[in-house]
Amino acid sequence: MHPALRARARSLTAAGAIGALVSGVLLTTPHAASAAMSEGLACDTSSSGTFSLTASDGYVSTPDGNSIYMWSYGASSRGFQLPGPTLCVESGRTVTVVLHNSLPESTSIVFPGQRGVRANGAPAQPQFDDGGSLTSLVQAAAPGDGSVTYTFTAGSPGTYLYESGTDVSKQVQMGMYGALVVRPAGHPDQVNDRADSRFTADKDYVFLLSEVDPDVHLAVERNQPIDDSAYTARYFMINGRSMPDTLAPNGASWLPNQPYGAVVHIKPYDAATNPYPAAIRYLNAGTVNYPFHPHGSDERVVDRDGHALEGPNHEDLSFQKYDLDVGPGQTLDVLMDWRDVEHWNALTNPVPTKLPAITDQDLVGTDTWFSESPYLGTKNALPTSITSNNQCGEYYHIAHSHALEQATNYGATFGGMMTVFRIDPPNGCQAQ
Ligand SMILES: [Cu+2]
Repeated sequence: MHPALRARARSLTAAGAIGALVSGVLLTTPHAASAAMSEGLACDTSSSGTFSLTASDGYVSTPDGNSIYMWSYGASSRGFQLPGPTLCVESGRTVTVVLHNSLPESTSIVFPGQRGVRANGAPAQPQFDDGGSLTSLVQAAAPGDGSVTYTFTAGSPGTYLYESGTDVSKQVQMGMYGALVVRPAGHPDQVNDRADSRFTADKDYVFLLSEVDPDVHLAVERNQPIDDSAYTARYFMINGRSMPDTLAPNGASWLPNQPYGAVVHIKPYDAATNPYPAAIRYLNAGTVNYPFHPHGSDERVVDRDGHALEGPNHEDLSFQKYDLDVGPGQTLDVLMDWRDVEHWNALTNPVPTKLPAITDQDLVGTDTWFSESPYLGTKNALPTSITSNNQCGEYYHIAHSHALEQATNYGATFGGMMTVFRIDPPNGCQAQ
């Protein structure tokens, strides 16, 4: 992040809102975490491999107080949510997805990257009207509670989008997308079949990136024509939320239709006690490239579009990258760890400069995540005018789209496609 932008961000007046949200996420200590206040990938699983989804409409909140009319897939047992449920399956298993349609027009699901998809038992294929015009990329469910059943055998391990194949530019913009995570058979702690793709089991994250032009949504809500030539995305989301809502835990009560948070929460690499990285699965359901990057560490790209990066003789072709260019429709699976390279220590390896009063990572108002200490696991006193949300001297690194208009909420910096990666001290977060 550019220092000047940081300074501008401080002048924003949303301090109250972000303070409340940051407090909310930080209350989720590792020990206090429950299913309703969890972090990381929240899978829908099925022992029979069968999922029932309902396409329906609903509203999502944006941090600037807007309420956006959306269409999406929800689990039929739970109802509307954005994005659609994250479906987790094992490679080689038969997957059945029953789609019910509560929308006012036909809709469908395509599963890019899955082979041999069938719809109601027939090969899934493009549909045409009597005049020969394409009506859908795949068999669709009619409005008025029509349904269609898709089946396929889960393909190679990795991460895939699922999304509407009907009136694609409209319906995907309206929110018809979700993530499909295919795990290697017998190795749920690996991204792919390679042993070197192993990650820490509960450090698994989905970052489904998308964008919203609210004018399109208003037109659909009012049953008015959409002016495609005027398309301009104003909101940019990770898992259906924009910063600072990305910081709130999974299932936050104040975001009832946006159940997935986007905070990566890890501890430093340690060969003995924390040898494996976290897995982060990026998906782009939007229309432009999203150049996403966390500060503080590169990421190692191990899968693209659900395929391990390896050569014909299984040579490792994974690569380290600072800025991940996630193209429209693309998925990238990465591994990331955080290493205390310089081993700063107040006694044995002090930072050779005096810190200013607030070296800062504060993004808005008088709230900060900074501990007022450069040493992981150590807090120092902040001025009484500053509210520190730091619990135990942990580090926070911003992670965001580096196309900075994508890091805004309707142009207001900072927001949008942004979150934080939290690094706890090696021994965990001991409250101070
Ligand atoms: Cu940056």
